[in-house]
Amino acid sequence: MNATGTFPAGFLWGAATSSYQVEGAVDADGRAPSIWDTFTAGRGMDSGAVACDHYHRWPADADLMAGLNLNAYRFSLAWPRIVPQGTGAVNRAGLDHYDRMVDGLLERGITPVPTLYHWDLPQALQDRGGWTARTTTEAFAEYTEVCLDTLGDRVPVWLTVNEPWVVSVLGYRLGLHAPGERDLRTSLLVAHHLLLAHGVAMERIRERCPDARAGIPLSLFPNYPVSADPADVAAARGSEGYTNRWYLDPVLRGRYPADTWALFERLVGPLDFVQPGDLDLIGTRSDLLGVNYYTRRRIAAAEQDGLPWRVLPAQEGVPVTESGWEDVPAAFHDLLVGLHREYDVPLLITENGGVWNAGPDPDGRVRDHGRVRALHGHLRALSRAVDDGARVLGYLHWSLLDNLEWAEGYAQRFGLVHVDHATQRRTVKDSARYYAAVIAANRVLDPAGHLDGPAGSSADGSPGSAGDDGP
Ligand code: IFM
Repeated sequence: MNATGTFPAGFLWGAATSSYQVEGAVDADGRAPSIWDTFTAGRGMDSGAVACDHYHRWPADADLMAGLNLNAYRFSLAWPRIVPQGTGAVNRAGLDHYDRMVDGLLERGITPVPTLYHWDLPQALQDRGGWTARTTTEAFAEYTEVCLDTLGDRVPVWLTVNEPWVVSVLGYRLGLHAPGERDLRTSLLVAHHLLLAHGVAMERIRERCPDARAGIPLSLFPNYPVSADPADVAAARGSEGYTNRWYLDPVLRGRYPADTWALFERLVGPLDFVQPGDLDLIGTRSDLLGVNYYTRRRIAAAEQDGLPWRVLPAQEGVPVTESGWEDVPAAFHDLLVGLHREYDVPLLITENGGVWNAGPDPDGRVRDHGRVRALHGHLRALSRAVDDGARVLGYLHWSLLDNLEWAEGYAQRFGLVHVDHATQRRTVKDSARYYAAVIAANRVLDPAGHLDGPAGSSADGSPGSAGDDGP
């Protein structure tokens, strides 16, 4: 941000979604089941069978985006639509869908930012071991080539594998996400294969689309010690190795962090699935780092679930979202500045947002003032990080639409646009109007005019003025 408070020309302002969370149409045009179809059916959970019906409604959704001034849209390509069995035959109808969508976005002045993998692994591959099998990375390379050869002439920014930490930990250590396993060693094996998949995708992007910019979107948490006690400080550093450095270091430095490696070997034995040459591939030069930021972690020295640190619950007095996550813009600033200092890589904010469940009031307006306040706070933090030297290419809010929040189903709303899942009616929320105004101005605006009540007061009573930058 320069002295007038504007963002650089060419800044990407957008929103993000992923295929299984919004598309629905799970049986359309040759799509085969993914692990999330199986997982949700097996547990009787909300599924993505209909979701936001974005597969059919994307043209109207793209019109909505254009009307909100968005100039970028992050979406994901569904592997089970494009190569339904994971390897082998390509499903032209699935590919054509994204081909049309990319053209439709470009016609509206919206830069397409596809993610190659956002968790909907073809079930056929899961049946052959899924991400525990090294061969899945070869299958991913094949699928990536198909995507690049079809869309690569029009896509300027590619994202590889979304949030390997979440897949590995929620899917393979805690059993909360597909495929629902619970084993630390398996989760580390999977994390390595996901990083390898990122590496092979980067290599293919370099070969086939040399002009495109590409990188991996990581879920990143600033980890703060609960006190200055050296034991808490060491615990926070350990936790940060687990959530952040285990992914950042191999991707951006071509090596795993020694302290976290030593800890994992103590806990699960030799990490002998890491083979010679893997880290060279994983460390293939990235053009950008995708930053998915939602909240911070406060850490104390104590054992929890077999790991030598404890994650504390939300601190009293700190605002929280409606899913209970601490809403701390200052931590976003710390994260971005820390990434810049440590890794000096261009940053693309590929996700940021939170749960506020407001629906339409009787007058039809959605007053999601918690989201307006948080968006304002996080954009202020972002602009301060830019002032402090972070190279930021854009900001993509999570999410465009209220969608399937994985294991939480439709109970948690992250969207700028409200979706009535019974009728598929879309309603632009107050947060989206505020965001549209920010984009038009290309600078952070005081949200006061977008909030009801006296001088932009917010849900937690904090002032909505331009000076409000969180704790
Ligand atoms: O909805 C998810 C998204 O798919 C990945 N990142 C976090 C979001 C909110 O939990």
